[in-house]
Amino acid sequence: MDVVANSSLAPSPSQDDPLGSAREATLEMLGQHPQGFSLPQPFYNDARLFQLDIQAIFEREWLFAGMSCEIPAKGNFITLSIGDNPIIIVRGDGGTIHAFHNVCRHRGSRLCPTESGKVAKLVCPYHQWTYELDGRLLFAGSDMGTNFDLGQYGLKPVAITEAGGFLFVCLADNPPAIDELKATFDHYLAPYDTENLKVAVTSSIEETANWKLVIENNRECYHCNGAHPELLNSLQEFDDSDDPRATPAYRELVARKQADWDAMQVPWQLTRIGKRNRLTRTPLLNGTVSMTMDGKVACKRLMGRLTSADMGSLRILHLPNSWNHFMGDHAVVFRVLPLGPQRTLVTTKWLVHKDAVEGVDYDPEQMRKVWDATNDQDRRLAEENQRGINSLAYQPGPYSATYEFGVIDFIDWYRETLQNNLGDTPALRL
Ligand code: 3BY
Ligand code: FES
Ligand code: FE
Repeated sequence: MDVVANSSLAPSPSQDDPLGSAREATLEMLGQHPQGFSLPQPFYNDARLFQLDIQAIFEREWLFAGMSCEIPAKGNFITLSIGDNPIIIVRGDGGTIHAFHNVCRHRGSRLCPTESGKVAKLVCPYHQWTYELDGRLLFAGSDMGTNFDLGQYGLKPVAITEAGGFLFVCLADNPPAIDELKATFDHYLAPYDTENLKVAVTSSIEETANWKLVIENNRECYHCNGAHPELLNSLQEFDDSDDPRATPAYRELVARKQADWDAMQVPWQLTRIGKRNRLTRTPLLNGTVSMTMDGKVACKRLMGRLTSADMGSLRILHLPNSWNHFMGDHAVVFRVLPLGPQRTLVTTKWLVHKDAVEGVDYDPEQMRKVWDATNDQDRRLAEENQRGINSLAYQPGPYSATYEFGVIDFIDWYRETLQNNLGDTPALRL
């Protein structure tokens, strides 16, 4: 196991539980960490701390997995991996959405290796054990003996909740409460009729950076001016409608747009669910309606019941792994999954009305330009941040309360969640 030069996580020789000692050291570091500063180095590059993040955050909290419109019909499925846990999400009878560990109950083969598709049954590629879409084992060949009880070998379920078209999964045995999130997302997303969207474009990029650096970078626009010329054709640099940097001109624009949105009966209020979620609709730059190179719509067919393209962006944050923009003509959803201490998968999906016709209503190559450029710029920033943090010279630095309040909120959420969840994680999985 790598021990970084200035890590305080090195296990003492007498200890035979490296993750246990790492947990204690982590809690101690968190306890001493000054609020408003970036984290000590091991949080960004240590292999044991990465394991603790997986166990205490990604195997315990509700995570954004995908959109319900990605599995529109019975048999449609998507897969993802949360740490070492392959998961499958599948639509079954009567439109019910199920999530399972994507792991065969025979000898544990991953059941479904593909990212998405449509199946009649879930058939293991190894020895063809066959499962119903609700997880029941239907068939295990004839060689398992007459006393073999199929009922004992169903797929292991994973908690799943659909909220305004977003699919959230949780690997914990007792998932945290999600009722408020569901009611809030249902309310904000209702005008978009999210069941009737479709994915126009998908991009997956792997960043050579810790997942927290990817999220930290997203939580501020301090870097936007120097980094994102394409995005700034339409995006305001203010992160929230109550951003402390807001100018009188911006506040006046916000008030004017909010009156328009009230008349259309679409929600715009700033709502927070603890520090985990923030939803708010904010205007784009005056004269622009969509995050495109020219600020004009990328899709002629608007989403849901919307009759105006001028909806600003409904910005939806879900810690630890998603941020999203819903405009009038299209939406862009982002999912972050940790792959390793310094490796993170960022998946971006561009959504449009399901009846929008490619080549007629939208051009996917045009639609993706701004966020492809922005994602690549953000990838470089996160990777350079990681390179500097790996140095002997790195020490935690101060966040700006004016420009980086979103980062402070994220780090506060991370610290509280880790402190709450670390106490009862297993010592070391053997
Ligand atoms: O990978 C696949 O395409 C299928 C879908 C479900 C099981 N798996 C083998
Ligand atoms: Fe799945 Fe054998 S491991 S059928
Ligand atoms: Fe950025």
